Amino acid sequence: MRSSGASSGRSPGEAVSGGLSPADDTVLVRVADAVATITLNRPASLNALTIPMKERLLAILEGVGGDPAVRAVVLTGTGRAFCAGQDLRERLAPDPPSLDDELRLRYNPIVRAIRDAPQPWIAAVNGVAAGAGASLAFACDLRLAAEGASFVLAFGRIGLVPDSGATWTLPRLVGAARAAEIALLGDTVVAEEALRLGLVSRVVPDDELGPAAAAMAARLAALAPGATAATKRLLGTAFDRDLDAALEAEAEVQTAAGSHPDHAEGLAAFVEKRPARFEGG
Ligand code: LHQ
Repeated sequence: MRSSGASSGRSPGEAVSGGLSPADDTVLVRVADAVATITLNRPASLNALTIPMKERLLAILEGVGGDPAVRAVVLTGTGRAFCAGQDLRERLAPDPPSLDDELRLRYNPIVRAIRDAPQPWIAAVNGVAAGAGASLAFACDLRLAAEGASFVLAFGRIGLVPDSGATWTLPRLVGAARAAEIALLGDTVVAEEALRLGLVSRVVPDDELGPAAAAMAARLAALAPGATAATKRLLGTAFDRDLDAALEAEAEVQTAAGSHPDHAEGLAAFVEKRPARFEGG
């Protein structure tokens, strides 16, 4: 997990790999040119999430979130699925952990880590995203879908409710009426329909998903990190504010952004007709 383009004088991959077992390849992370690509990697089970996998994912998220050399993150899956959610076989094993523990100790902190990360997160949805797998995609800031991707809130089929933030994220993404259909009926939403609903912002041919996500991540990584993080925060809390509060929050955040050297750099780059080199920090 080495990277190039690190601006902190060491490989950000080192920070990300700290404490992770190299023998466990169920979640892969690669850092290059200020972009971390996290890949769920249990393709035989459609990348369904086991406890060790969730713990590894959480450790990776914490490493990436705290690494200033990482400026954008791509989350994707190996094979024909993005993620089939909770590994249901694990639930059938003797003495599985309580759902309370699963959610409070693993799923919720994963979602929180994505939402609280300063970097923008792109879900590159390469195939089916089911249950908590769909919730992970919904938690990201941007969703790109391959033509063969789909979303299904399969919770109802096994007598559970949508979790991992889906009851919060889905209505915000597609509105209350569509969210109710998707969550209650559990119908599969294919990529084109997801685009029409605004659940994803782009659909690309299957073999173009990786390059499209990498190109978008590179664009995000070239922006001023502090302003990008603040924009993510403002958008992530937008539906919880009235207009006056939004105007106030923007004024406060903009004042801070305007006093950062990256704003001066952006202005200088504009008048000098050159790309900006943002330092962050
Ligand atoms: C799987 C899984 C899977 C294990 C496919 N587990 N093996 C949080 C807290 C704690 C507990 C409860 O849950 C939660 C949150 C949740 O995520 S609940 C929702 C869990 N997910 C689901 O209910 C989805 C279950 N999977 C499916 O409905 C289908 O597999 C989908 C629609 C994703 C894909 O269908 P197909 O394309 O027809 O593939 P398949 O069903 O044939 O699956 C391929 C293989 O993957 C198969 O294994 P096998 O050994 O027979 O080839 C499946 O058993 C395995 N797999 N999902 N969640």
